[in-house]
Amino acid sequence: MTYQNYSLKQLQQIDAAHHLHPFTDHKELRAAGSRIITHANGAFIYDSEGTEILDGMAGLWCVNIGYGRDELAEAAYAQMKELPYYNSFFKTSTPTPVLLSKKLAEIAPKHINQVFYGSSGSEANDTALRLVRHYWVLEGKPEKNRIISRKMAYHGSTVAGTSLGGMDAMHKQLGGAVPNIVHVMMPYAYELALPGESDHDFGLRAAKAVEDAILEAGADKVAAFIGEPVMGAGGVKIPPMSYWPEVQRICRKYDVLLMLDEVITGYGRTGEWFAAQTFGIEPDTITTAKALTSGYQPLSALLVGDRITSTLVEKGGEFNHGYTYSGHPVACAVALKNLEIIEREGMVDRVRNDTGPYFAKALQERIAGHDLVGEVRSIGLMGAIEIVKDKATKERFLPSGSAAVTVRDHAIANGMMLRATGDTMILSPPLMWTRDTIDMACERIGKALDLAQADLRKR
Ligand code: PXG
Repeated sequence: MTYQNYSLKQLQQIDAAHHLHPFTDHKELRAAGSRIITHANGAFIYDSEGTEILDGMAGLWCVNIGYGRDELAEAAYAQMKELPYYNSFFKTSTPTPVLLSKKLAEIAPKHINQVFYGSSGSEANDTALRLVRHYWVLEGKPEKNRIISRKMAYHGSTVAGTSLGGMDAMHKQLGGAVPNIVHVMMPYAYELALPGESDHDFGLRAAKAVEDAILEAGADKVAAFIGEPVMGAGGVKIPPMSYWPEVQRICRKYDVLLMLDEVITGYGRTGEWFAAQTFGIEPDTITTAKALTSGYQPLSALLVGDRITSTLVEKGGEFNHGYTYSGHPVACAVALKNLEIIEREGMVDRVRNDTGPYFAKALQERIAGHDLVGEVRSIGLMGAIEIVKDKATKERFLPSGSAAVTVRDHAIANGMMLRATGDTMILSPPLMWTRDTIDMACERIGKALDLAQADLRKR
């Protein structure tokens, strides 16, 4: 590899001079220099100094089968030699997106049988937004175009993704969102449940916020509700089990489409192929990306339910939308191999029956008791640790978010990669983690919490 001719310092200097990073304060980055990850294997990533770090984030919620899978490299190589690219416009197709679509229809909920491809979750959500609005136009109800989303939602970083999302800091830099998108409360019991309110009742109340937004606009003005089954970037916010069935009941009552954003939860993370199955709901669209290829290639798939596709086919007319790389043959070849491996190794069942429950128990028994921890929660192999100053009152350290960053920095220094978002630590490990890897992670996180606590006391 050519980078080996460069020292770490040189790479950092070139990076600072020429590379603008996502979601980064470039003044801070210049001062600190970037961490350069050079290679990875199995559950571990390695930086240019050779430091081994256990990757508790599966890259960025995506490397579900783990690193160093030769089969994926071989699938990409073979496809690149045979047909590196051809488009799927103009009544053309190539074999791998055809076969991947068939596979996705097999594993998706029964009423979902068609797929629209892009290269990122953001693109897939752009597609979803345009598609549901197009659907209502075809149905003769063009005024039914409002989308209801939630505060703190993350649906990507394009203009449509940011508009659908509910991140204030992103909206502030948007200079005008896509019109007619509103945001309601999120189902985050730890901070939003009323004193004495049960989880079940809180879930129903959070769902009622969706109904209120529909009634406020008038049902004839509302196209769809969009949500992540478990809010990911917003802090692994796991809704009570009462929430999604109630949201679905409300959507059906007012004839509002249900869009699920499973960019993080798709392909096994919650212990089913899709979290729609975990929560027992039947969305009209499911946005997926990331783990579809385990991050080995950029690829997204918007899974589209029969209700929408039958209208598309029945009414006809062109849907004026698509990307150069929609159905990219190499990315689809990699996705096919990735899904084959997930199936062959029984990863989804393992998360549901073994590692998911073990992860939950380990967090409860070994992390939840720490003085800095207000709550731990998990579903399948995604988890959160709330960092607090006072367990009883849930008081946070100031400035907001600073304590979690302290924990994260100690964790990384101790060979454990995890994310801090606000005052919450996030874990989203590869699905190939075993009980032993979970033990190792808990030990390292426990140590990081101890070290952070000592620091925070000094401040
Ligand atoms: N929807 C959801 C639910 C996501 O989590 C996207 C859409 C957008 O996907 P692309 O491929 O366009 O990035 C995402 C992406 C974080 C973090 O800090 C999370 C994401 C991306 C970057 C950072 O947790 N999720």
